[in-house]
Amino acid sequence: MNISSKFLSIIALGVMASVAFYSCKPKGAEAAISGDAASKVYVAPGKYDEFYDFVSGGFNGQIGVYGIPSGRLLRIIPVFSTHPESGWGYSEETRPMLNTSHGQVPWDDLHHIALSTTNGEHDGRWVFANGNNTPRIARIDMKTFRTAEIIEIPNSAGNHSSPFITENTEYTIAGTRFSVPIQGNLDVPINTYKQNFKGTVSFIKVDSSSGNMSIAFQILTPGINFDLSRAGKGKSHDWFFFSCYNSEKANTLLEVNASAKDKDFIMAVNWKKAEAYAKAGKGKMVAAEYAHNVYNEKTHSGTSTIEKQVLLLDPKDCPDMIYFIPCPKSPHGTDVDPTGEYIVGSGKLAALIPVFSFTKILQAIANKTYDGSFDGFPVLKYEAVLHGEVQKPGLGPLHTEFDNNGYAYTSMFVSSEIVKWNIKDVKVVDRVPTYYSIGHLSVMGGPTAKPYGKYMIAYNKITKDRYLPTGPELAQSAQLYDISGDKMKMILDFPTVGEPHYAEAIPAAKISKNSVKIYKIEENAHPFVAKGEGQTKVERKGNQVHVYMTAIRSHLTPDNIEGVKVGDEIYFHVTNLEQDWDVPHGFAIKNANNAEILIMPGETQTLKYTADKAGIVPFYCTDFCSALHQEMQGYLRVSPPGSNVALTFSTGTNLPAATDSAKGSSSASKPK
Ligand code: K7E
Ligand code: CUA
Repeated sequence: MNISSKFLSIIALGVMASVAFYSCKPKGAEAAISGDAASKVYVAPGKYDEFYDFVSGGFNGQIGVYGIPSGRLLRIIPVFSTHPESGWGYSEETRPMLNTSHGQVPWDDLHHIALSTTNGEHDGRWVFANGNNTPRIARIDMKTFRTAEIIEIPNSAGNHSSPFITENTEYTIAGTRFSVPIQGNLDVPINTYKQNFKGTVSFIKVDSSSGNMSIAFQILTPGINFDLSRAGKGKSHDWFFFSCYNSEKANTLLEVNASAKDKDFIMAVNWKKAEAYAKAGKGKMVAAEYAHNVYNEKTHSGTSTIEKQVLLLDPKDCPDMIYFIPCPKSPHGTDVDPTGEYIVGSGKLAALIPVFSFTKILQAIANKTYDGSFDGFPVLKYEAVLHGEVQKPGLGPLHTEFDNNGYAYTSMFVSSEIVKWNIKDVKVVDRVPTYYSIGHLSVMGGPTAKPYGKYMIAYNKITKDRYLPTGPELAQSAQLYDISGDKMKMILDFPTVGEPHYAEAIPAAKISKNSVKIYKIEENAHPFVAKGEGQTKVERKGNQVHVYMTAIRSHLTPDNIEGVKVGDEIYFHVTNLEQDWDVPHGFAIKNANNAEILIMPGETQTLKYTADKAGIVPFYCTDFCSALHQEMQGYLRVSPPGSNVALTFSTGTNLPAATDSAKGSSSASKPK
């Protein structure tokens, strides 16, 4: 393509090489803070924040929920992770949620958040999140702030380009980060990449009432790496745009070998056509193995089902569905403005930011204004689809978000700054430093059709001198900016839990009113529920012992259990009988190689405990629930194997024998 832009790209590559893609450190950190910052982020005691911010935890596999503008941490939601605080991934009910076709995978690398939308606007129903490593998508229910569903993605090898959604949450998508051999012979030499490696992009249908996910179809693609994606909006509603790198199809030293070409691509997929092809039977059902895990709010239990097939569309049988748009150089973010007309490609190694016009894309397709082909797919001519190029934006553009006034904001990893530019004339109007090495950024409502504007948040990879030192690893962080005026103003630093990648904020009013306060005890359909103390019992089935236990301020029923033997597997099914908001009880038992469980009002949760030594084992409530919380405790008597101690259980009645209290009589000899 034109010489000047190629020349700039070469300069940019030189700069990248010399700084090895590490960031520069901006100067004047203190001077960047405006005088009235404190008043803008001050949320008085007892007052609420204006926004909930759902922040990815990166390699901790969790989501952090923060209040904005205060930056206060409100909740950690375990997703692709275990969480001892609540027993998530430890309780028998939640363990199935982390099942995969490879067995239990209790960790993942969670990068991206997508809040459900209707007509392009937040509807306050679900949060979607991707598992990057063992390809998965999770759905979190905003009523309970809990993970409600996780679906594994087959024929994928890394799920980075995910879980972005279409305007009405018709689909959430998953583009594979790594291409690999899929279907047929999988055991091939790595250096046969060009012949044997393929990619897929998956369209996961989201049921509009329940939110339940199912893989509608997967599209087979050339063997390249998909990085990020965004759905069209308004006029571009029917399209999905995926950024790709490694169009060189290198299989080693990608740092060099996947940066050879002047341009990679944005892949445009007409998903409405794909949907029609799938309906018309153009796809092929192929064998696959993937887990689909669903948490049921009535049984308070997760179930994991292994699915066995998936519909695969080969674009060879589906004409006019996929086009490639040249994009300089190794594009990371591909972002669509609120109108759906402009598509922004952020080439990590590019010295400019290209902005494409959807209208021109349609024209180029209609007129076949092509610039050759890639793997048999038409490549649209760069100049024909270009709206404009943002010149000299900074170094290392990664991600772009939008406000409600026609401006775009792009994060610059290498030069550690955010650049604000006008979408219409592609002119830079402002820039602010970030501390340091910003990855994603998020404008309130930034990816929706109606951004709220007002605040913008930078999510930084490195904090260096910003916080008190905490050993070799320092806090990762977010920085809040006021973007209500012409100039962006930094108003707050707040540390985050885990490495934040993407985040999305939603006005608090859209979800706070729907927040679940209790689970109704009469609706509890857990198979081991005890709906009152009268229903508590202990049952032996072989070496399994099931304890139907209740918790209410301030005792556990039963709190004396005898007749259990070494080697028994004991299941404590604890039902919290409370019907008051914010009164959980916890349950822990000494020596359990497990975690506590934390049981919400009206809920039943199960802790499995294997008795390994004879003796008396205490258990207790872990959540300070009342003035007599410390008294909320009990004892399990574990007898040696072969012992004939009868199975007994009680609360309040197992009193010392009247005549023989001093010696502590054994219940083993107690008459029945
Ligand atoms: Cu840029 Cu995984 Cu979205 Cu992080 S990715 S920064
Ligand atoms: Cu129940 Cu403490």
